[in-house]
This record gives sequence, C-alpha cells and structure tokens, in this order.
Amino acid sequence: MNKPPLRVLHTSDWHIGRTLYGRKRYESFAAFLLWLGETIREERVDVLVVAGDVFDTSAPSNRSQELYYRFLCRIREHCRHVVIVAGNHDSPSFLAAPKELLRALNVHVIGAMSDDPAEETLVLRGRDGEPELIVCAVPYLRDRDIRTSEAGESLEDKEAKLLEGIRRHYAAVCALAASERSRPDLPLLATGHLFAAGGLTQEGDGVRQLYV
Ligand SMILES: [Mn+2]
Repeated sequence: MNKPPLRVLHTSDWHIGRTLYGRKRYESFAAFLLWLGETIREERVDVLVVAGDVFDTSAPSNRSQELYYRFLCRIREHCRHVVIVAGNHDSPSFLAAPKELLRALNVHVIGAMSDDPAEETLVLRGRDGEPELIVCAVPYLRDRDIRTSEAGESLEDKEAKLLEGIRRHYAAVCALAASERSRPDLPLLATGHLFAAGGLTQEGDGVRQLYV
C-alpha cells in the first residue's frame, strides 16, 4: 500500500512579543497560534518547519514563552515533527536551552550553527521507523560564526568572505544530508533565514537588510 504524501508546513517570523506603537499584542499572538494549530490539524500536517524569528527579542517575556510552549504542546498530537531554527532576532542559546526536553516531544531546535554538519542534519522518521524526510536545519548564519576577520580587509572582501562562508556551510550540510539519503526518492529540505538571490524586499516592510 502506498503511503500518503508527506505534508510539510513552512512558517517563520512569528516575532512573538513584538509591540506595535508601544502596545502589547499578546491576544493577537495567541489568536495566531490557535489558528496555526487548527490549520495543522485540519490540513493533516506531518512536519512543521519554523524558519527563524520565533521571538522578537533575544530575551522574550514570560508571557511570550508561555504562548510558544503552549502551542508546541497543543500541536503535539497532530504533527509528527517540528523543526525550529533560530533567526536573526532570536537568541540562539535561549532557543536551544530546552533542546533536549523538546526533543522528547519530537521538536527539533537548532540555535547556532555548528562546525559539525551532523548537528544540522535531521533524519525524520515516520511511524514505521523508516526515514521520511531529511532536513538541513540551517539557522540564521551570523557574520561572526562564518567569517574570520583580518586586518586591512575592505568591505567587499568581508562581504565576499561572508557569502563564501555561507555557501560552504550549506554545501557541507547538504553533502552530509545527501549521503544520509537511504533511498533516492527520500525528500530533502533545507531551511534558511536569509535573503536569497532573486528575492524582493518592499519599502517599509520591516525587513532588515541582511545579506543575499
Ligand atoms: Mn524576522
């Protein structure tokens, strides 16, 4: 019997805790997360991917954290795996602190990048124990993690080294993921929190100029 196709829902940039003109918006965040949980259930989502900026700040309020953990708990019975990577707004260490505990709920958290590509290569297994998806869970790559500075470098040198470092990091994680593929049709998915070539930004949309 054929297995039903794997359903993946991709989301990002929740920015829980973000204020608007000084107003707290916890009701809006709570409503959003309720809606997302309902959508996951109705659409029978197998894998939820959160590609960065869960929280708006590196030290989220208790109320923001409560919303986040409550959501993860609520979707547990509907969604087989959750993959969360840190964005540029998140504190990588804050997000990764409950990593071991969350893994018990099939929530995989990647805070900072690692020099070991295995740390960012997730082989997710279906109910039958067989691999059903490989995720290159690459978080937001910080300049200081990727690039070593040298004296007398120009801005162009720095940027070129950063882009090369990002490219090299993705290549290493993807190469490992490809080698872990136990069958040729096993899907492979890569996350990122970055501008990709060909992407567009709009004036005043709140997106920060990062790198492409
Ligand atoms: Mn963001």
